[in-house]
Amino acid sequence: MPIPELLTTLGGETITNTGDWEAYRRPEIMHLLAENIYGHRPAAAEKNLNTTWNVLLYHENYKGKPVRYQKVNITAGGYTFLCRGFFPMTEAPVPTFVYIMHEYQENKYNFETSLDCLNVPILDIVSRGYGVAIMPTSGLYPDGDHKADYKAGVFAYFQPDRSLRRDNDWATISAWSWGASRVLDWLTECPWADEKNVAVLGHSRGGKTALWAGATDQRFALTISNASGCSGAMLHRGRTEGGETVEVITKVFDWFCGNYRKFANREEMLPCDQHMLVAAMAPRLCYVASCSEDAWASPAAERESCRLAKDAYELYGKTGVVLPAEGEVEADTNYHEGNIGYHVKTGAHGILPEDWTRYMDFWDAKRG
Ligand code: GTR
Repeated sequence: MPIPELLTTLGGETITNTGDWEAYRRPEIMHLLAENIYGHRPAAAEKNLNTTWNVLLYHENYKGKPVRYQKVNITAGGYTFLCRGFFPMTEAPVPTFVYIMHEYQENKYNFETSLDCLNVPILDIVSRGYGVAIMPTSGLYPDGDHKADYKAGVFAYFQPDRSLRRDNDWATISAWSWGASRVLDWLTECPWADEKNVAVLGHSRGGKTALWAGATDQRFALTISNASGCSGAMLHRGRTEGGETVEVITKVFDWFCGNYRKFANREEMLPCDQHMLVAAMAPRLCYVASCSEDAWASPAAERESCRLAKDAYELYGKTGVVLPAEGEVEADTNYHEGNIGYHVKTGAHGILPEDWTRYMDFWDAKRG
């Protein structure tokens, strides 16, 4: 099967307007992505969640800096996990990022002793008038050795009988993205966050999670994927750079629903591809970033997803990504003209302060 046409339904109809996109094609795409890659969430995790939060710590001028710090326990549907918010010392609500912090990063930083965090430059963010809520993924489901037995976290809580798990049930990426939505529930009530301007952002496995969060929760105004690669922004089909495959990723990481591994070495049989995930953000803002020495995440295939996703934006009369032809894309250059932003940073797989600078430049320019 070639790359599925974004604007052609499974029944062969061509979508030409936003009404049909929203009524038919977008739901079809969301179903295909859930069914084959990320899994469906159980009803118990979707309904009557009545999200509340409990303030564990509150500091103004935290560590002698102009930072308001609030550490909260968020409870949704009875399940509790931790999050930390950092905001400027102003009273007006500010646009705020939800940063999905995976365990590898979590273990490197201690926000109780220092604000220094190479992956999330809190002082730069706050000094530019933004807030950031850092969500450690271990509170939703621990990553450990990347193997999932579903005996802990949200799985144990919402689906205690593991014998009922099916091949299209939610898995780790979906659990983490569920958490990002619950952080957004908190931010909609938090006095320092502008609820209309909340972005979701993550790096690598966090980038895959951010994309699924932005697709499943249309309250996110901006979705940012930093080097998300395979099962993130990277197109499965037609790659010329090599990079991670369904076979490898499903062997090493239990982050996806059981159905995904059925496409190992059979990617062309997938009824969806990742341009559909990027397109699910339309007409909202999206940003995809790659790293030049990260062939494993296949930057060219990340760009191709963005290019193909533009058809959904154009239905809304908006521009998708504006990129030169492949081969002419320059490193360390902002491609910020359209509603899908893009840059490729020189260097290895990672998220650094310079990436955040480009994300904030984009959001400064695009925010309504
Ligand atoms: C890589 C993996 C990627 C990505 C990354 C990470 O080794 O192959 O899919 O998720 O790890 O999250 O660090």
